[in-house]
Amino acid sequence: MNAIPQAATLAQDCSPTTHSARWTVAEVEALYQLPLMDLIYRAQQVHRENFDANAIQRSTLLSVKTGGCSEDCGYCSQAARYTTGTEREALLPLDEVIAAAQAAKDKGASRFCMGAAWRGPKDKDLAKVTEMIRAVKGLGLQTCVTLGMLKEGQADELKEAGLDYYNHNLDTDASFYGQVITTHKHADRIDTLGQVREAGLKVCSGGIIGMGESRRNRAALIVQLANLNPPPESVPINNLVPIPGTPMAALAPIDNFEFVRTIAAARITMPASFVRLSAGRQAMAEELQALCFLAGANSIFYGDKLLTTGNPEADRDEALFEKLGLRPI
Ligand code: SAM
Ligand code: DTB
Ligand code: SF4
Repeated sequence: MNAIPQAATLAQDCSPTTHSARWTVAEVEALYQLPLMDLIYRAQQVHRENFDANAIQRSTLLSVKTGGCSEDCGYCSQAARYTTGTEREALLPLDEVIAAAQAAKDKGASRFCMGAAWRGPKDKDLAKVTEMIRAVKGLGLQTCVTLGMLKEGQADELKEAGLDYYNHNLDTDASFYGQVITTHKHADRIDTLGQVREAGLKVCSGGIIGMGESRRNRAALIVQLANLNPPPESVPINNLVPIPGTPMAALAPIDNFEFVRTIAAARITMPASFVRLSAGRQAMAEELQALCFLAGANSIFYGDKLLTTGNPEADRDEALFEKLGLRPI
């Protein structure tokens, strides 16, 4: 078996400012192969060295422009080419965005994430999104947007507007990417992440599990995220939400423990990053969510809707936090 770096070494080597740890796929596969109890124990150790293990960050999502997207991402309800039942909506007016952000803040979210179904923003769209960022920031919330691929200069404009995080997921292993998306490349995503970093923004980047990828693909995705220099501050791990009408509508769900192992692998390889238990939570029992938190997840999407699909009601999450003794950050 490959040597697995110890958590203590990782905590020193792999912080957002000093990044000397480079993971290999074999090392991450070796993590996956550990007995589950050992893997979770390792993940808890790393988690506790870097975070309060009883505190969870909460972000609320709003789709500010829905559907009609030119891309062919095989999982997505918003790709124009699939008949998914998602209704197209133009860019939301500013007052609706402000009202949703205020409601999210009142419910206890610390970050407000605005998503748009674009391959990338046109300059005139970006001007409207920067107004939204300024307004949401003015409410005292952290801001995040996910707008697709950026052109030169656009990340600087976002930074200038006060944006905190840019979400842009690698989604899956580079070698599996072409089986999920053909209208852009994994390398394009990496390029946008580079622009985001250069502009001084924080990076939110993760992926989707359960798209028919192999364990090796999952390990490789984790490696591609962990070896970004520095790693993303925020790492959403989405469990595929199967959308009728997409090519992935009928995929069998991934085994729950394999999903938990993926969370643990993300925690161990990205010790200082927030790992977000993201899409798919509505279909998860409370016990599975608790296991994900035990494996090192310390962030969720909060509020009854993701972009186009459902998420647990905020009150249900409150009740779960209460039962588990979790505090919001
Ligand atoms: N168009 C932009 C982009 O692709 O980056 C932003 C919006 S896109 C919907 C944001 C992310 O949502 C995707 O990268 C993917 O990780 C996630 N996502 C979309 N549909 C999903 C689904 N059905 N199940 C799980 N995650 C999904
Ligand atoms: C992320 O990784 N997951 C969120 C957010 N970043 C933008 C989106 C999940 C979308 C799930 C399917 C939907 O609601 O359309
Ligand atoms: Fe478009 Fe983003 Fe959906 Fe891909 S994931 S189809 S780029 S909205």
